[in-house]
Amino acid sequence: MSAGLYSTDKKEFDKTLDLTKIKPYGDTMNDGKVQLSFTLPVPDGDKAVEAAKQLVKKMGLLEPSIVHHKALDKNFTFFVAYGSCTETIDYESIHVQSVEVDTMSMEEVDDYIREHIKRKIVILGASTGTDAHTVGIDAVMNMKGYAGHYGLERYQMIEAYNLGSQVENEDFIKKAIEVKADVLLVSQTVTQKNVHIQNLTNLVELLEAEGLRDKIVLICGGPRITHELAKELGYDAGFGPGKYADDVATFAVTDMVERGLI
Ligand code: B12
Repeated sequence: MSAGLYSTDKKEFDKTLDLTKIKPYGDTMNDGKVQLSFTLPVPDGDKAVEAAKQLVKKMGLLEPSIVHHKALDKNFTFFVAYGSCTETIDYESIHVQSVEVDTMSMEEVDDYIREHIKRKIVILGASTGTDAHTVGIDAVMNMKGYAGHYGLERYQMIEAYNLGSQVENEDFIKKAIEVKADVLLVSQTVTQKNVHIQNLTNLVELLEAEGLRDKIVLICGGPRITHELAKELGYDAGFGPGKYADDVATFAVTDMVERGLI
């Protein structure tokens, strides 16, 4: 793919690209084409397709077309629709907080620890509160890793403890003290009724009460966690989908060194 697509000044990719007014791209620049899928609680058939089409139009998409419809059972139908979006976004005016580190490989992280910390570091992770999802924290911690990125358990210079799911914040802290954790990893998947906000906030409060907050690197993650949210809640960093053990390890070890937590 041409580097020009991402070049904000040269616009080599397409002269009609205006980054102050971006629109979805289908097959020509600015055609606004989007694809969406949804289910309606009606039986499949011509009437259902027309209902879906009208709904897409009401969502503000032009030239709606229903390209796929399938009965899920006799009273529910699944649709895939195309339409053209008329709204635009000023990409130039968007500023987001993101974790700024050049991700090191597993071997580089181990070497960095040997050189700068000179001892194994302890990382403790869990999916906390009532959250029963373990796949996210396992992806980051398990020996075999995820999507081609080995997990923290495989790092020679990291002692990794994965407590699994539904770990109470109090028990998490107790274990952190017991193993002398340098880094805490908290996974939160369920966000219904903002339960993740309450749980993540409660952990920070408990760590502060124990006088531990400044002595550890505190990181949270999950499908709906952003770095910005994590910082707002008093965490050092937040990682979402597309981030792996090497990203997390790089942040953790460099943050430890920068803050003198060695
Ligand atoms: C598998 C699954 C389950 C399994 C979990 C099995 C297990 N052992 O984990 C089971 C069936 C048990 C389950 C149960 C429930 N689930 Co569920 N589940 C899913 C599902 C299908 C996949 C989640 C997953 O594994 N993703 C893969 C991992 C690898 O991705 P990830 O978590 O994003 O992790 C990555 C990053 O986010 C990041 N990361 C994650 N954690 C951390 C932590 C740190 C520290 C760091 C640095 C990074 C990091 O790194 C990972 C790799 O990049 C999703 C839907 C979906 N397709 O996403 C629903 C989903 C998450 N579940 C959902 C719900 C509602 C539930 C239940 C509440 C349902 C119910 N009513 O009982 C229960 C939970 C009960 C409870 N007490 O928690 C909702 C959550 C909605 C919300 N916004 O809150 C979802 C989105 C489904 C939906 N569309 O409604 N679920």
